[in-house]
Amino acid sequence: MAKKRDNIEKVRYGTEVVLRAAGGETHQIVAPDVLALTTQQGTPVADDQNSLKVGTRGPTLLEDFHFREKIFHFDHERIPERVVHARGFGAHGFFENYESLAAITKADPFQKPKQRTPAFVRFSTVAGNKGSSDLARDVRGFAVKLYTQQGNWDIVGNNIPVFFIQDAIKFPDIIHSAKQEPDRGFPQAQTAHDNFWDFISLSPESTHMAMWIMSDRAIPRSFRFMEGFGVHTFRLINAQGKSTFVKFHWKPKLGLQSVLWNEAVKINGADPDFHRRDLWNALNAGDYPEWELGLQLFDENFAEEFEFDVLDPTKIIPEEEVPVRRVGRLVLDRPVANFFAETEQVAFCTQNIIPGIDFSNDPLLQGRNFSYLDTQLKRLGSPNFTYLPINAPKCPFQNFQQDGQMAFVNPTGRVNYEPNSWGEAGGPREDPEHGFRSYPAEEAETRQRARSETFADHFSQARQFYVSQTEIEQQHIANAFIFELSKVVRVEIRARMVSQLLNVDDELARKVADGLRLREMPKPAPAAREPISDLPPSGALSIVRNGPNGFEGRKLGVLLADGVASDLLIAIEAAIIRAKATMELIAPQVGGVMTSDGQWIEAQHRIDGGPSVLYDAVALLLSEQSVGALCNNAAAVDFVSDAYAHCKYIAFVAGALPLLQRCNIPYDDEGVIELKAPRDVKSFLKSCGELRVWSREPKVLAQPTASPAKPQTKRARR
Ligand code: HDE
Repeated sequence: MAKKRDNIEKVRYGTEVVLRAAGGETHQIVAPDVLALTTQQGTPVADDQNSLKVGTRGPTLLEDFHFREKIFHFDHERIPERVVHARGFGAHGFFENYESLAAITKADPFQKPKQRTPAFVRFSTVAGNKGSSDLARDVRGFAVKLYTQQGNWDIVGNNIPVFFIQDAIKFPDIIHSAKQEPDRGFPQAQTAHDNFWDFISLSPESTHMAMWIMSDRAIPRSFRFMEGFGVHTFRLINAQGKSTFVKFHWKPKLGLQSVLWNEAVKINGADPDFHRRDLWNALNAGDYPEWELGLQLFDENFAEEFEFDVLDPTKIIPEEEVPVRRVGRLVLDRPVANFFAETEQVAFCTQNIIPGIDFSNDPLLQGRNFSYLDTQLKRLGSPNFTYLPINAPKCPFQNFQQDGQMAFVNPTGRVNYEPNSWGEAGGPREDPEHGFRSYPAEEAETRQRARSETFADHFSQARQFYVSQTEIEQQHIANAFIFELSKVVRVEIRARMVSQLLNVDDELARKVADGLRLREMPKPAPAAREPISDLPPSGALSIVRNGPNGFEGRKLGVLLADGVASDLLIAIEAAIIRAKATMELIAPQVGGVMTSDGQWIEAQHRIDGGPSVLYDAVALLLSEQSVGALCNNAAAVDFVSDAYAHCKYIAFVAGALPLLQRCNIPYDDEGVIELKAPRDVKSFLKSCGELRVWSREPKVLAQPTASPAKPQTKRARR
């Protein structure tokens, strides 16, 4: 080490050789013939460690343009975060069409079989700020930008097919109520507070959506395991100008999956970036997630006859009534190269549509078409945001729009207006044949500020959603209401919400009232329209019924310690690869463990950095020599107790028995499986495909009982 020359010496820090100057600071010097660090103006920089001062201890000089430029740029790194959907994560991919849909729409991506259209997708939560945790109970945004040959088409959807409100004018109110309260600036990224439930309980139109967000849809296991929905009714237009109504669906090939609420709360602490990391890892491992695009197609006649208004965004059309036709697949296959440039600067706009697609009169959609352009100008600071690489079309585009802040793509030539008489040099002209034309729907009504009476049924589909769930999911919905409303301080808001639930399902309302220990059962809220109580259940609405039936894309957490049998570990690894799943090793120290035959295995996590909430199933590969210390380690005890409480499949070897005993885990549980030999691994992983041992849940999630609330009125059972 260290040859001293002009107060500069060479030192070795681990594997890195660097220069160290008089103040002890580190300098790394450019290699010959390599471009040096420069300022934004291209001036090479000699010293990036010290600002320009008088002497070494005097004041800093104003003429230090390098320092000023560097700090100035840093000071301006942030742009306004999105007012909603601030926290998100994006990825690139493509949409591939299955067969020509030219008879239904002239939209470019659907013309030829196997036709591919580049895509960018951004998933998000709605209410939390940019730095909030991924597992907030919330709707997930599912925004897709398709770079078609006819311009950009954005399907800016959610993972829930309905919305809170029926008219865009209420959007600021619902969002204000959900986000942090204005005086205190908290709670963020959660709806479990007075303002939100005050608004919801006074807005019966929100009840259907409230059911969805209290279901496990609002705590997805991963972006890869959730559905997407365009929500509104749109139109598809064919070459002859014929319109067909459509609702868009994205169906994940890996099936639906969510986590449990207790798990979500713990994941937020263990890994607030859980969803981001999941997608990032999958993309980098080449496990490209896929969704099929599904279309529900219907005509004016169906719209007339359907029980609800197809323009009402608080309603679905059950798949049993209009089947979902799968017409192509969306594949995500490339992570972003720069988070800011792509995920942050991407500007989705519902009004970005192309020939072959058109809007319906859904009043929420109509309002959104104003809001998105406006919000992008605020966030990105200039109407030229459309030139940012992530936002620019990938097809040719030209027009006479010019100038403005950051006009970094500029037209050339003399003409910037039309009509003009400059012939070919006169620039782009209209194309009446192929250009976008709005569908000539006939509208002849009085101008008025009013809501259609066809929007007045607020509860029938909320009930239909509830009765379509498995018992487990129904219990989760009740528990979620109880949790959220228990955080509401004002008792009258709790009771008011229960009074709305009485219009959905008596038993649900009763469970929630008991869980809150309401002293008196409220009267049902007066419904604007008598709910229909016998809408048939729809299997498509349950997560559990639409699970994957396999462990593909899921993750096993293997807790191991010194003395682990290497043949078992090898068998697990091989089975995981066959199942197209992944695994991570968790050990007392991250450096690793020594196997029984003297091999060194490196771990990915120390126990407290890899709690079992991060995995879909776990295996306990412990030896008699190591288990004793783990029985007294709180993180190891939590690892096992949580895996059991969260109904996960648990594999164990005999050496792990003392830890199971320490955690009071019954061995007769069907999901606690002993691996006596490597051949047992196969059947363990097969069981893991069921994802959870739901039969265990009543034992671990028993609700404390209380004397029921006194009824105020007797309601006839539906
Ligand atoms: Fe949005 N919404 N929204 N929204 N929305 C925004 O635009 C708005 C609605 C959705 O990953 C904002 O770029 C209004 C429904 C997603 O960048 C803003 C109304 C659905 C994203 C806005 C709605 C959505 C946004 C904020 C009521 C599901 C994130 C930042 C009429 C169909 C896109 C931005 C991304 C973002 C307005 C309701 C989905 C303010 C006025 C319904 C996925 O323009």
